[in-house]
Amino acid sequence: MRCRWAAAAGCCIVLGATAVHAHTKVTAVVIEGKELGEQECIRPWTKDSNTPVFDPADENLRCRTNQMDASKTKVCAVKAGSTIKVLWTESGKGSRAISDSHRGPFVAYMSPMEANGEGPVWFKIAEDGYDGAKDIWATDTIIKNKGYVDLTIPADLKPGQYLLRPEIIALHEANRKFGADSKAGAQFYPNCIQLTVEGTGTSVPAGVAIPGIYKPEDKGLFYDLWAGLKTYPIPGPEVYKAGSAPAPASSNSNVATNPNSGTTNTTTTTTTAGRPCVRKNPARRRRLPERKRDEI
Ligand SMILES: [Cu+2]
Repeated sequence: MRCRWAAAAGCCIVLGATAVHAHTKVTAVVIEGKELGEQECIRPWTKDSNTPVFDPADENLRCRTNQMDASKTKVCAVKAGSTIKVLWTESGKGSRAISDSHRGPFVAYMSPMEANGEGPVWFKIAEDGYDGAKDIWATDTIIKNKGYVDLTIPADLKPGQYLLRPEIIALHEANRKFGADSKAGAQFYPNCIQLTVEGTGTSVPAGVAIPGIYKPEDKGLFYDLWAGLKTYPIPGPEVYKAGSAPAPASSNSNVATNPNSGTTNTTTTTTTAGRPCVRKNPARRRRLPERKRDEI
């Protein structure tokens, strides 16, 4: 794991053959103001911890883990309607959130734990894309907030166990469609948190399948970050808003509603975002040899 840092560009140029650690993972959860330990209530990271998923059809797109046995991970209690935080880091608490170069959206999904991620069970609870007027990506905001992202659990969720799946999608290689070369395409950084949602809600929102939600040709995944576009279509379904789904027929009617649920509470800023790696001009960057672009 040897890096040479090009300080001005914030780039890690990897000297060894194996180590690339410019990636990221959900490292810890903050519930009711208390930051939990690393990986507490988070399904185990894959062997090299923070490597992204490249193939939208890969089953690892669910949780990016080798451990899908729910009993191997603790389950943390949260109240429906409450706001928790997740902490993104490259390599553990104290390390930076993610490379400046890894610009892209943030999304978060939940699904009932009993499905263990399989089938059309995932509903989106939050998303943050791109503010073209200010040139601020969700990842810029996450970096500014030192890796922390606020997430509000929908207020009307039926109590029970859920997987919460925050995801960063990095677009720095997404100007080529997945499959075009070994690094082409969006990079997916999901992780799964095990939660017990407490409350009096009755909703289990309709879901989509993961993998299945993303296709290599989706406009938000095959996207030229370097073209100066002012808009960005966040991939995946609409965000579920508490109170917007029909309640199951047999449940009671004590549904708490909160119009603010289901949105990220990340604050935005006019601060100039960090410059991506090796990018004086787009054309030049595209011609860089692989060796110099290995901060994937
Ligand atoms: Cu990376």
